[in-house]
Amino acid sequence: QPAAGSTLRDEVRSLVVGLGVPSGRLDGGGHAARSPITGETLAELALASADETNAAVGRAAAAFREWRLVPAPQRGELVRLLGQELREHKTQLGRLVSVEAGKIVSEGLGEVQEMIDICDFAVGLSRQLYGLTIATERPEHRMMETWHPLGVVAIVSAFNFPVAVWSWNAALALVCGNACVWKPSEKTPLTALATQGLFERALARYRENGGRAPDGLSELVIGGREAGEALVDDRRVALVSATGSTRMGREVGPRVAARFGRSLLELGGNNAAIVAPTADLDLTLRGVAFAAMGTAGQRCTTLRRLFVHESVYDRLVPRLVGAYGSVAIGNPLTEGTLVGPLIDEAAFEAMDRALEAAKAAGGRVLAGGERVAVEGCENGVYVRPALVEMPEPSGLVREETFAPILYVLRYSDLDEAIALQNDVPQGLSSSIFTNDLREAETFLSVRGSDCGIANVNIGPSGAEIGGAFGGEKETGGGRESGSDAWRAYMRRATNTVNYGRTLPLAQGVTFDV
Ligand code: UN1
Repeated sequence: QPAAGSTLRDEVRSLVVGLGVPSGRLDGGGHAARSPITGETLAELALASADETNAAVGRAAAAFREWRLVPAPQRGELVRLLGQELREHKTQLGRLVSVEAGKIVSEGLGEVQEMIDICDFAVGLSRQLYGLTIATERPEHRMMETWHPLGVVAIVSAFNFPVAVWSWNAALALVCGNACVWKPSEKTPLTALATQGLFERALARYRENGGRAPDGLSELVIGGREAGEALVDDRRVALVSATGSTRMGREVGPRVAARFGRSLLELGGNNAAIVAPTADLDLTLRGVAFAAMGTAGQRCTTLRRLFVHESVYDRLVPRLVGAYGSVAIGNPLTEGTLVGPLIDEAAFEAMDRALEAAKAAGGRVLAGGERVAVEGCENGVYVRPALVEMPEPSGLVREETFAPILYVLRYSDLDEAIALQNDVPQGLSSSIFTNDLREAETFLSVRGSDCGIANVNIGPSGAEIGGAFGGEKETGGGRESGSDAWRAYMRRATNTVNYGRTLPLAQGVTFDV
């Protein structure tokens, strides 16, 4: 796209440079960083080769050997300073997220807030990397477990949360004593460069205050498939934490396992909500609208399937049609916009194919699905979110299309609705809208939702960082962020100490030489 005279391009470049990125990094390569808002090219970057990626891993591996010796609470201090940089630059980084990922202003800022929150969490965690003390069967013995860092953690992130997902991984990995190598989505390299700039500022402050930290602790690799494969296959990478499609995870998981590496996978979702007879319909309407249309349907937690009880269907669905018809679509930087652009043309094509297939399967498009022209953003891909009534949960309802399509279906019996909600290959997030305690508890129980996240009277998206985030089945099984997700970034050693003068053997074994 023509760049001359473009204010977005100029603004973004000065923001990135202001966050500490050398301006020379923004030109001269063959890979165009673009904004989905206007489709314009913001920078032309070089992509890392396999050799360059392996070199970054080498630097991280060397850094790890030193970093692991720094006491965890001191490692926490570096993450605290990262959180401080993020606080101080929230507006700028949030703006970059909006420009590069197409998020509305509050979501761009929200993404940075999520980064700040996980830094705070990780700082506290740096004094809580607990192991157990375990009763032993032998006298004058003590048994315990100690958690040690893994080594190099590779972080592969997706365009839709271009920087928050890095921070969930990096903040924990760093306090746990690992070094990181980050390969962001090729669609969002500038937010990654800016975040790296903030990390380096935090590192400088940490060192000025006398903190000990090696170079190479947090490497950034702007690369494509070649770089990704190099990370996956490098034996020095102890953990590959990858967020993206199930297709990507199906390649990454077995390849990492083949060299006995670990992986933490955050893959596709096909999240559902059940609207029960006693649901508060005002609240449900807002919950569904945000979860299904927010972020233009491009969250892994986006609501994609809605099971509405037959007794409330005719009251809720027309209101949803109204919300779909009136939701403000447009430039996400403009105040009042709720739905910004899709990331690219391919996303719209996938959406269009899914809608055609839905119609062929007897579905009725109740609202949306069409392109929307946005003034000044002619090369952006804007679409009205689609609400599609399906007669039955046929094939395509079981697939994740990364675009704003909500399939709505009627149900009559809760067990049937739960069975339908679980009857998909993915298992990320789910919710029920009900005021009936029995229904709510059943949904959360072992015979309820089979997902990693199950909510009541909240949509499936927008999780806080304090809980463990991730899902089952084809979602990959990984857990990131809060609770005890930190354990994925560490290895456990079981230690038995004999402080007596005899050597009693376990299980009563005798062996007297
Ligand atoms: C994602 O879409 O990859 O729960 C993550 C949420 C956000 C994270 C989404 N906190 O919707």
